[in-house]
Amino acid sequence: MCIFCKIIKGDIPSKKVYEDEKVLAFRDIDPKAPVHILVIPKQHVDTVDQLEDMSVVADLFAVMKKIAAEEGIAGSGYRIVVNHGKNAGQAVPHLHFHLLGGRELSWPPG
Ligand code: DGP
Repeated sequence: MCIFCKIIKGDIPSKKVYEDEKVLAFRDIDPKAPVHILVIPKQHVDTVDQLEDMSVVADLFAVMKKIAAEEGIAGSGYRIVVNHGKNAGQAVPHLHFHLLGGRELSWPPG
């Protein structure tokens, strides 16, 4: 079982910010911005490349929009990132969206 499936199951503790039957959101253990939240589908999918049920994306985006408002970063702006595979540095093989904000973010990413 992957790390994020263990977090979903409750076997590994996390700082949850949102949960419903399909989606879990929790604070990144190594935050890269004042707000850095991981938003994941509860159903395991390795990467965005493996995703077949695209309705998952709508669920995740609806949650991210809600969290951004609750975290107070909707007005100042935020970034949503998905890393896929080695060159993007994907470390955890469970699809996840990074929601980053709370400071000015540089572009392009390194
Ligand atoms: P990525 O490189 O896109 O696969 O990002 C994986 C992120 O997951 C990385 O920013 C650190 C975070 N992470 C890894 N393990 C844990 C964990 O056990 N708990 C939490 N909260 N975050 C984790």
